[in-house]
Amino acid sequence: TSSKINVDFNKSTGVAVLSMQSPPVNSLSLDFLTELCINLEKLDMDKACRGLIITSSLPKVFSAGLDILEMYGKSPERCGEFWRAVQEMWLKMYNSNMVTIAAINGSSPAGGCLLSLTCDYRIMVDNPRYTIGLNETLLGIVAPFWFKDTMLNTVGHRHTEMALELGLLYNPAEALKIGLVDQLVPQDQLLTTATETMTKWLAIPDHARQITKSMMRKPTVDKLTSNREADIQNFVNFITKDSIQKSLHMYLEMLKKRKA
Ligand code: CO8
Repeated sequence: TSSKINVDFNKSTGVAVLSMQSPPVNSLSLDFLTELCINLEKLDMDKACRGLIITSSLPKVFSAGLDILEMYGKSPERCGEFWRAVQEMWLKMYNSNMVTIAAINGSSPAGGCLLSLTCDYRIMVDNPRYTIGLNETLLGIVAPFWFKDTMLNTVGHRHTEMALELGLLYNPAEALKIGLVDQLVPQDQLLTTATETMTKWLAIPDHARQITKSMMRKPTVDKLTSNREADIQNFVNFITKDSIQKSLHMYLEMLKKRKA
């Protein structure tokens, strides 16, 4: 347990609840990702921990995705270090032996959506003000192939193609319709529903479930693990371009104006 992340592990059920608590929006900074990965590694190595529920302790946001300030005005070295941490988070989550459930209690754009997509099951609070999706193109940037693959493996080719090209952010009802989330619940039922769902998944013998999960996900995981350095280089080259920095600047200005 650390400042940006709180882990509540219940020894008797074998289930941990990981709450993201990094105001204002749980953006995934290098520090945040590092803490997240340390916690994930601890839990994954603990034989007593079989299930993980991820949620937010902030009122309206699950996670605003990657911290845009980590990609704006930073040195290539720093950008590379950041991207390696993003990869690490994805690899740990997508490959996890634990049953992972996202309890999505707020908006979840881009990297926030990705984080929830790495889970085995997604439950979202049915509040029409919350949105979820891979909206990268709206920022003038491009979701990398493994973001795309994670979405593709969840909602199929057609929905992924439209969602990514248009940078679509779905409300809960729309997200449920295309299978981006698996279930909607009122806010006050989120954690009980996640816990009940977890019990169902944990009734399956771990070994059989884990091998099956790995069978489904390994080709996607291997694509990144065999291309990690090239993917980092690619990201650094792209994100440090003047035109891309300009797009990010405009997007940040838009976020500020919208607030005022
Ligand atoms: N990074 C950094 N700062 C952020 C981010 C972010 N992702 N999101 C919001 N903030 C900041 C805001 O600028 C604001 O700062 P300040 O108080 O200084 O003005 C503060 O957080 C609070 O934000 P809001 O007032 O907007 O809070 P709301 O509760 O009204 O809204 C939302 C919350 C819905 C999360 C809203 O902030 C939002 O839409 N944020 C933008 C989310 C977004 O578009 N994220 C995309 C990030 S890119 C990514 O994750 C994948 C990149 C892949 C890279 C590929 C390149 C090759």
